[in-house]
Amino acid sequence: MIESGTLESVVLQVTQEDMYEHVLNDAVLGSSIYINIALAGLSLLFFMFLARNVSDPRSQLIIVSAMAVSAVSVASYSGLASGLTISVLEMPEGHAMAGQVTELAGQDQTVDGTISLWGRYLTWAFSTPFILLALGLIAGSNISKIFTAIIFDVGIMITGLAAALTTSSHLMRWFWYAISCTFFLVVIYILLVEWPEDAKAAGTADIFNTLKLLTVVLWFGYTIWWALGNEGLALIESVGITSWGYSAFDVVAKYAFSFLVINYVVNNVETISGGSEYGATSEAIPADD
Ligand code: RET
Repeated sequence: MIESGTLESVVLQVTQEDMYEHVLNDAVLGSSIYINIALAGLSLLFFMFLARNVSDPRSQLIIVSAMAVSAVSVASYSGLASGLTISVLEMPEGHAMAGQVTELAGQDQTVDGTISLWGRYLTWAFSTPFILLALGLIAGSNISKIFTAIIFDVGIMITGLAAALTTSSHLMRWFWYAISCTFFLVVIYILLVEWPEDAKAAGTADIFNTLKLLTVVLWFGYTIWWALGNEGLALIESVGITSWGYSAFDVVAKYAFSFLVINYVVNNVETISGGSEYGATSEAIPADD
């Protein structure tokens, strides 16, 4: 016979609703998520306003790409807020969080494991390609380099997701992390070596170098934060603080970045333009509206 007091603490399966309630009742974790939904939504409205008069196709492509980052962010953080893309994972032996018990906020329940906000890594695979597309276009790079940067970037995020979700072996978690870092080096090489040359030729070196610096520093930040946070070495044990770190990086890497891109494009359409037929798929020239 199980006494009622014991029953409260024995949870075998965490439901999506449990995760939703946990986010709602944990002020630090919750705020790291809700604030970003609002910021992403507001920045989208602001960017729409900023770019309202741009009709040049190449400039529009860069602007839409930068706006897509915030659009994906709304979806990403909504996934976390609804508990859809959060799980409680039992870390393998050797991991600092192995054997960890998590108290579900606002609920009389504890569960075995630590909380993983794995939806972030999944949605980065959809948001970061747009950052690189915008950067590659501003640098005036060719399709081969843009494609290479994006393919390896998606690789970073998917193998990062694998690192976060692997519970079979501590070593395998870091093996995935190492693969992800290797892909990251390819992206860094393109950002630091290939595109600055292209940007010089395109006459966009100034803005490209600012965006490059911001991107490289912050992207290293994400990489190091993963290693320090609750899913890595757990030097930062708190799920809420780990999440806030990524949320703070996001404010600069997504919204501030996109603002710089859109603001530059709006004010430098002549430099960015590829002509009114840029990207056309037929001979017909679209009516000017
Ligand atoms: C992970 C862990 C595995 C190793 C590496 C990582 C790098 C992540 C990066 C994330 C950038 C995210 C951005 C999001 C904006 O929407 C997955 C943390 C290398 C670089 C800019």
